[in-house]
Amino acid sequence: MSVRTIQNWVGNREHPPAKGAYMDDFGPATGEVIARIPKSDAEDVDAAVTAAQAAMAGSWSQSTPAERADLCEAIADAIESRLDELAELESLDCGKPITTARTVDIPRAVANFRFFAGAVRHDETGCHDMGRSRLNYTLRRPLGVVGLITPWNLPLYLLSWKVAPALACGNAVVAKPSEMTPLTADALGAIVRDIGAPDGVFNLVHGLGPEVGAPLTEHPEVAAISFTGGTATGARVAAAAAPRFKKLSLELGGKNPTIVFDDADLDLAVEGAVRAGFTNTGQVCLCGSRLFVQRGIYDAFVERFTVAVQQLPAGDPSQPQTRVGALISAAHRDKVEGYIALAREEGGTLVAGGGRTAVPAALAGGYYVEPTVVTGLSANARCATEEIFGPVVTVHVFDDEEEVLRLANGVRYGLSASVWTTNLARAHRVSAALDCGMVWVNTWLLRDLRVPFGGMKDSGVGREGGAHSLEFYTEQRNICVTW
Ligand code: TXE
Repeated sequence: MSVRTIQNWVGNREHPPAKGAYMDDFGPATGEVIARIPKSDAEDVDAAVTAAQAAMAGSWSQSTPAERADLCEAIADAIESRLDELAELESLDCGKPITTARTVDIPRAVANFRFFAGAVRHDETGCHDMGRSRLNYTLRRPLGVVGLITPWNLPLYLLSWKVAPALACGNAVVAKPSEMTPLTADALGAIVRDIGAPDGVFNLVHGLGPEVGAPLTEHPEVAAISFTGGTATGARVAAAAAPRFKKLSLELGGKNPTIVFDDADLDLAVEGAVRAGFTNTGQVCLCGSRLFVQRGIYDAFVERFTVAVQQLPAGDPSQPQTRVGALISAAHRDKVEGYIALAREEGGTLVAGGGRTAVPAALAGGYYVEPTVVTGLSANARCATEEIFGPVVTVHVFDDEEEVLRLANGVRYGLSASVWTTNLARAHRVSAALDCGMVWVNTWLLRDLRVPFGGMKDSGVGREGGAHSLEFYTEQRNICVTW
């Protein structure tokens, strides 16, 4: 396979890194180098910020919401027209099953641009009549240059979740995608140029976190940072942004409970728990990696769950039937395998998986771990409380609501949960008592782009989605008029 070299995107042009340094991008399915990407640094970040500032100083600042909505629609159309090609790039770069890329990742990128186009077309701001010839009204103003830092698990999905509202609100963007998954971000740079977006509204700098993400976060001309990634990195980003008074949105890790009560519809709950545990090879911040099952159905549930997990088609991401693909990197595979070894040491029993997925010889260098289910661990065990971010689910038994709420809430994370029950009162009671940003009842990862998305505790700060994104990517200005 030919190895392509990509460049940064600055002012709608491909922009080689100032120091001329490049690094390898590996394909997780084979472990082979699939592309070379700029190993940029602060100088490249500066160039991108300068281009973004020039855009803000030019006609972009006079653009209307309708014009910006049209631009987002044009980007959505272009992504949609290249759906198959982008899905293949995403699958190649992430090792994710091609069917996931085709049916989830790329359609969602399209939806993000369409949604925020609609959001700014229909946005309303407040007007407060004080009476006696006194009136307050509120304007939204773009922040200016915004920095968007994104991870490797859902590359275009999460990048577009930030770029779409940022542009729709009239900002200029400097994006820093994960160094492990640069390819669809590069394609987005070409799309933005090809549709004729104004120069500098979208800029892209590739490279390592400390060499590109850190200078972007610290840059005095960057007004806001939206970051999705690991909790430890999020803490660094927050520490750099705070003294500069930047707006900050942090979407971090999770260790989300799936809670199945005795009265749940078992077929639905098994199917839902498998999806929650293993979608995207367990590499979604929302994955349900801790499964709590009530004692009355515990044995029956675990038996059915284990069989369903063992039957998940795992391996070659390019095959349409594959549901569990490769992990992102050799280092991440080692981390996941380290946790599986730890699960044994902590007294757990592996009832499914635990080894490396058998794959054809051509994929022998790829990063594969079998879908794995662990029972018999204490809910306080490290494997049951630390984010593994791979295809590993720990299963725990509980007796009553009080106990399961204590266990579910007993971790440092607080992103999401799913609750499976046919008891309506219980569904509401438990949902209200869970310490997390999002609860799904009798479903998982059913998303409505209008709702607040985000977590509490170590899972992050702030909410994005719908009006919350418009809030984040604008500064509100209140104007009080008397006459
Ligand atoms: O993420 P990082 P990593 C979790 C998951 C995973 C762990 C680490 O548990 O194993 O985090 O993954 C950029 N200043 N999640 O190391 O490093 C980096 O280049 C500014 C959960 O891959 O947080 C990349 O673009 N930016 C998560 C982005 O931050 C910096 C998804 C995220 O990378 C930086 C991914 C710095 N100092 C991992 N250092 C989720 N919530 O979905 C790195 N970056």
